Amino acid sequence: RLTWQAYHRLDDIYGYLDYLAETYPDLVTLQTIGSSVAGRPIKLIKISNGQTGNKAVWIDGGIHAREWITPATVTYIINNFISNWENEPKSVQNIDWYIAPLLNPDGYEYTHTVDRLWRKNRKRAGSCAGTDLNRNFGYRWGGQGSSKNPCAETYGGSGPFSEPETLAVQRFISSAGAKWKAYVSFHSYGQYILYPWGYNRVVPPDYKDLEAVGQQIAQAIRNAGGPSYTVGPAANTLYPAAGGSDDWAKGSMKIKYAYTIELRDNGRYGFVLPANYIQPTAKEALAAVRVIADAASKA
Ligand code: 0X9
Ligand code: ZN
Repeated sequence: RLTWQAYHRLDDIYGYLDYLAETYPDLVTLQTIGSSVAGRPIKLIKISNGQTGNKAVWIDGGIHAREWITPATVTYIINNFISNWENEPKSVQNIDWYIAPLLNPDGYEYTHTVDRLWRKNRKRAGSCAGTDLNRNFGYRWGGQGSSKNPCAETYGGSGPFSEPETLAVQRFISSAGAKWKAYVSFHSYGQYILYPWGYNRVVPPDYKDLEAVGQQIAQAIRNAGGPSYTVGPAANTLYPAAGGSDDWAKGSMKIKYAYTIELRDNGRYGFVLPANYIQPTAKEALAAVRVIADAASKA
């Protein structure tokens, strides 16, 4: 059972998803969309009222292994939606939610057993290991802010979608037949709401819509008692980095509202955020996701 008062291992997180699928068969379906390099399943939960014509929103966490607050937050959102479903606004109930709490299971387990600050997956490449999954997506792959060196933290892999973890996402999103309106990838840390583009210091033609919804998200977070989050296009606001999931969602999949949300904190604890911050951080992320539901339902 998950507590949101401690960080949990992969087995506990996946056991929780299994439990939900068994307990709420009318609302929840669980699938395995692929396997990691080491053969661990990549699980995805769909939450849907079953009506046809619903718009679809994707949420993921755990692309970067050491960002433990992200699977904790994403499972918190799942838990709140399911246990409070009847009280959620119509804009939430009428979305088909596709939620993958942990896209990098090998890296995540490695951070629990060997190296707390591991970032990448665990694919071997010569004498080094690991591809940065957030440099491996296939839109403008290999550009600024990604490395060709397998030993680097930002190694983009041998080619676009060379990794089973990113390929699983690409295959699922492009073949689900869903009416995708929003894509949200949770990362940490820094308290940012980032939108495309990440590959270069330019913005998409509809960036004003992404900026406006981003500001609404930041406001909802403050209203939920959270700290201030900085809103802006990724390359300009943080740094240029090509091959990110957000750019691919927007650029290749044409999903209008594509965001990377960098959760707490502001650098005091960084990736090693103490567990007593899980609930406040996840609570503000839930408020953020409700704003995205509203935007997606109008898109
Ligand atoms: O560098 C990243 O992948 C993200 N920051 S993190 O500290 N979590 O590693 C930011 C990604 C922003 N989006 C793109 N650059 N496309
Ligand atoms: Zn990250």
